Amino acid sequence: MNTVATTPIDGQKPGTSGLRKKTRVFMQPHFLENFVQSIFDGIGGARGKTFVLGGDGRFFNKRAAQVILRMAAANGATHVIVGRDALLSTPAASHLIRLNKTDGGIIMSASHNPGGEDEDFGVKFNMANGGPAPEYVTNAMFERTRTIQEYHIVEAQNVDLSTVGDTELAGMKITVVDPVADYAALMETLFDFDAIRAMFAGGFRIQFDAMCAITGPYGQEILENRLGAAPGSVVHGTPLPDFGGMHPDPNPTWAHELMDTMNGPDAPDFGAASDGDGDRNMVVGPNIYVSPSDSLAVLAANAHLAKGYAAGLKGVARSMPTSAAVDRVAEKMGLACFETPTGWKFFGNLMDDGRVSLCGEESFGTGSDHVREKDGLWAILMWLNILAKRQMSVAEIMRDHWQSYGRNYYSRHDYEAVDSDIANTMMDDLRSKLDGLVGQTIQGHRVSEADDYAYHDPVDGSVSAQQGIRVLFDGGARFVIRLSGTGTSGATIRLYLESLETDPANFDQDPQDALRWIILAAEDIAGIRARTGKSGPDVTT
Ligand code: VG1
Ligand code: CO
Repeated sequence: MNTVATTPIDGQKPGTSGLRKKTRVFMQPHFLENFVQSIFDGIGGARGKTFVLGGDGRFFNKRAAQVILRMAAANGATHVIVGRDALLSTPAASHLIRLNKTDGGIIMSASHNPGGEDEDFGVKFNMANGGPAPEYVTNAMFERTRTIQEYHIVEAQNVDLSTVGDTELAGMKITVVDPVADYAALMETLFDFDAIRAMFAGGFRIQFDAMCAITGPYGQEILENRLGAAPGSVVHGTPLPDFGGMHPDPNPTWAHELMDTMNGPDAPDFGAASDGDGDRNMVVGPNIYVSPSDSLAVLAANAHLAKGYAAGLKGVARSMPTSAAVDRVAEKMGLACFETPTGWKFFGNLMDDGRVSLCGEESFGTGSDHVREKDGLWAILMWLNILAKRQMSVAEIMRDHWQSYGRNYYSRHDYEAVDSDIANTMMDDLRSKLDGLVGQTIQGHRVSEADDYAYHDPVDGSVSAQQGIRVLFDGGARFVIRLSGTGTSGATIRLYLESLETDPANFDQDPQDALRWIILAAEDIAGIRARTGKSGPDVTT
């Protein structure tokens, strides 16, 4: 075993979902090693433990996997389960951690961020429950990065990760597994594959855009091989180190090829896309885009149609900026409904404690307690299961949903690559004027509440402060502003906009029109455009 002397490196604080940096930063001497050692130290050491390891296949994935294996061996881990070629989608990794009852896992991904030598890389640790490490653990890791003096690594040849089976590294067992098999088997237990298969056999067409990222092989095996979707239904299905230059973020801006197909003359019945690491999903029908918040609400209202959820849901949860569409479903169905800060790690306690079985975020993330991550293909299969059982189109499902529950108009405006000082000053200024806002009339609407959201975890009592500034108006409209915790250059300001419409005569508006006065009110109050000099958002979802 080799012990290598090192010194702390700045900027190793995990964000919303692990540590994300430019790939070249991760490739600097000791950078990856310092962080991985801090992970092991932060969880009380790796000695005698078992882990899962895999990533989304982006540039540096394979090399980083070899380093992590050598460090796991040197730190005394007994067994690591690795996806073949070091590939695993994030939900598949979460499943393997749970299935094999390991002590956790390391996922190499910067998720929806572009990949390549000049783009982004990331590393995150998931706990024994399969979920992202909670804040007290990531804080311990971060503290370690600030004092680290040495790391441990064995000297060895690269391990062959191209063949499924057992091997060994300096006394540590390594099991290379098919990245898809166990995950696909889990999906078969949750969804009615026969009904979906019959729907495809009847001519139903799907286009699934894997965006040259991790879900290609999963989509091909599950949608095409097992469910009988036509060959070629999965597009951009080969994971590439630079995602073929695509930005693997499944939203209308970055998945524009899919949007063009779905809005074109020969649109298939259903369109879907996933992100770099396979935990996000976008759902589209011919000429209709389903907003992620609405998708969560539809899944909640229809989950009982899938065999894994036939007994009903325990409860539901959404992140604070996600629209209240799911709350309305929960209310009607008599389900408990929780609100958490942005980031999947906050759902883990609620699921472990049996309080919720379905969770979602406005950022194209939905999932359930089958794993402890959001799960892109899971959501797509749930939609297919619902479509097969209800024999309705996506547009009919949405219309029917709004008739029953009303429509929560929703949009998110992202202002990217903003100077960090400008963004932080804007947040500070906003914070300082919150109290004075209540009672004021802005754009003709009275502010009813304004606060800086703090979460009190009902399971472990922990408190997470400053999780987003929200301004609510009479009648239930609101906007939320927070800074992204996943970016790698400058700051990204996220502005979340929502209003509730209950009059069916008004269900067909463009969300940007329905939300126009709130957009103006947010600008009056926060001045994002004025401060950044941008005339509008870089990405609108
Ligand atoms: C974003 C999303 C958040 C999501 C996170 C990780 O975080 O807003 O909802 O959980 O990405 O998703 P932020 O801090 O940039 O707003 V993934 O698919 O990148 O792991
Ligand atoms: Co992701």
